[in-house]
Amino acid sequence: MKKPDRHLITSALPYANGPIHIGHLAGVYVPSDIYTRYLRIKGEDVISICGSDEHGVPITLKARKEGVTPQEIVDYYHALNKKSFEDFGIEFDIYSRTSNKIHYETASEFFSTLYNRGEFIEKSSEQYYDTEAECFLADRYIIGTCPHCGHNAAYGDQCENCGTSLSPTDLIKPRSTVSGTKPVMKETKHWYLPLDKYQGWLRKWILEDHKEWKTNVYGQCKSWLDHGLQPRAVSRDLDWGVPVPVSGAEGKVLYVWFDAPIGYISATRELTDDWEKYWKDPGTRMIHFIGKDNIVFHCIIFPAMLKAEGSYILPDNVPANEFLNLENDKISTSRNWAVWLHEYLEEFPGEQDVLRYTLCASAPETKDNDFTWKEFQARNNNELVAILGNFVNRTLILTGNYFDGEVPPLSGTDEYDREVLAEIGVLKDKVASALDAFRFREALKEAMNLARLGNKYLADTEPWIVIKNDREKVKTILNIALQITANLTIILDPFLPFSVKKLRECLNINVIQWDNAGRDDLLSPGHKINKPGLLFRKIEDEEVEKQVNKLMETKKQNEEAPKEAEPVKENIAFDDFTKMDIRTATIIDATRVPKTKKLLELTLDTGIDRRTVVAGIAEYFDPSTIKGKKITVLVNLEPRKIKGIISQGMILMAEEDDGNLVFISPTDETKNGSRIR
Ligand code: B3M
Ligand code: ZN
Repeated sequence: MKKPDRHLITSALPYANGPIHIGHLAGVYVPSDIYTRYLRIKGEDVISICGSDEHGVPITLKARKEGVTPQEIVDYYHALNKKSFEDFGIEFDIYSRTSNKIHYETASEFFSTLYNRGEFIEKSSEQYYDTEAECFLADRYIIGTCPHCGHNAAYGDQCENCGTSLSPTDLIKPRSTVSGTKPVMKETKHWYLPLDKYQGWLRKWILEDHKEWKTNVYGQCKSWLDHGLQPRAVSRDLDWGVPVPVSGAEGKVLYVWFDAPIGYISATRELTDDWEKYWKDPGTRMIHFIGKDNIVFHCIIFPAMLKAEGSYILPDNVPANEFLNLENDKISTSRNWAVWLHEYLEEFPGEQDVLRYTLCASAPETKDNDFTWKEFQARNNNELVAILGNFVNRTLILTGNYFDGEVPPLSGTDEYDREVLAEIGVLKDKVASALDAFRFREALKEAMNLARLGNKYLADTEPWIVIKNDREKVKTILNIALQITANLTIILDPFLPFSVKKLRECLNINVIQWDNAGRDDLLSPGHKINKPGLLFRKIEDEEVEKQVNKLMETKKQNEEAPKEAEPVKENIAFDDFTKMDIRTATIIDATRVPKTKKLLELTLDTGIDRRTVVAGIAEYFDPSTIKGKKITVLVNLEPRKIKGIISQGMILMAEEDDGNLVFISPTDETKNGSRIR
């Protein structure tokens, strides 16, 4: 493969409606920063682009809820998040924002180019409109009853109870969350990007030409492509975003996922006049760092947009990560189940590298992974302190004690010395090839193996004993240990920037470029080093217990928090009630519906017949435990086909605040088929 002339690294633009947590860091920003620093220390031409994604419905929802403007929301979180990244040494060349003027211009131009070329399909459709609030309703603004499981607070895009994805028109009894009123259908026009047109091209570009992409990324793309792509609306009826630059499009903005990736281009324009070199010259290698929920946008939709525009390069790789959990539970902003960066720094000031190290060492590279405070402590105490810190400290102290802080000469080597010196180069190559393939965990492990090598070398050669009768040998030993230390400042630079900076100060050296790693003469004899400073300290049990307790407290609060009782639904006529035929029945058989997480296929004895009902309860009940159970069932619900099975009726369940489901069973012996009224 030809060596690229330059690199363009992008990191997903975080929404400016909440702070940054460890999940973001582990999934996107630590890897992108390691990779960028690696390219920089190799002397490559590289720029790293990021910024706030400031559009989209959730931001307007949050603003509405807090009674402020969307701009106020994004101003606050943009500043907070920009600082968090700086504090953690995530070095972007620019941290821009999509509410900037230059972004509005760039996104508008992009849209106009495609529009003028007739790339979009214009389509009118009926969408829900809130006549009281006088606005069209985004899917998330509409709630109603799920047609599949009967959950009465399903969103217009998904039922969070049974997991089915929905369109707003699927909802029974839809209501607007803006005004609480019943929305009406109203015609509206939107522009669609015909992704189907790019299907063939995308198949070849990804499935044939990019077989090297990570399997999680490749697999997701394949599944999208196998399902077939549909035209996607790129505009929305909303008053927050980049206005659609077409006359007659008042009240319409670009869909957030259309303008956000263009944000990478705008930010580059803001950074340098030379931006076209990075975006249009085929000598540029573009890499998108993202989390798994963004794969389709970066691998399929944005490339299709770039291809349609025609003058831009395409990404070379999209090394998306999976998700990080926290103490065995999904990270959640609304449940405050997270470790926020700004809070971490209050608890562990100056210890950014410990978190960077832990998050890289257990990054969710190929599957979801769990962060625990116990592991954080163990990584620090057993690895950073016991291996790296210990080795460096011994080397520097012994050099101070025996040679007055001057690098001693290499005074004759034996076979073991030469083996150790040769191993430095081997490890450097291993780190490099892991980094080149975006395998950051492995790269860090190999880099730490250099510290392990040094530690073992000192333990084996015992300079503190040899000094008593062979000072010349100790010169060699410490020279080698110091060369290893200098090599560590190179190969650990991308991972532990704060500690490596301190280490350079101790060694009294400047940054040494990557290509020099592996050498055994980085420090010349006679070079004066400084007194060692402490790189890492032991983290005590009480400190991590405090963090775990804090999380347990959060969990308790979440459990105790009084849930808002769901509002009573509109009154219905007595006749409406009598239309429902509800009976007692017995579950005769229950099996999981293959390839679904939530569905059980139940065979019921209803007293009238034996029938099949599909119910979204598989997460709560093991099929084997509910056979023989007395239940109640609505028997005259219109039969529906669910996953290819005809479901005849709906079983009644009580849903508790935490979502737990309980069967409605008669307490006394009841014949199947008894009517409930
Ligand atoms: N803001 C989604 C996210 O934060 C979105 C990324 C945009 S990247 C162009 O997960
Ligand atoms: Zn549902």
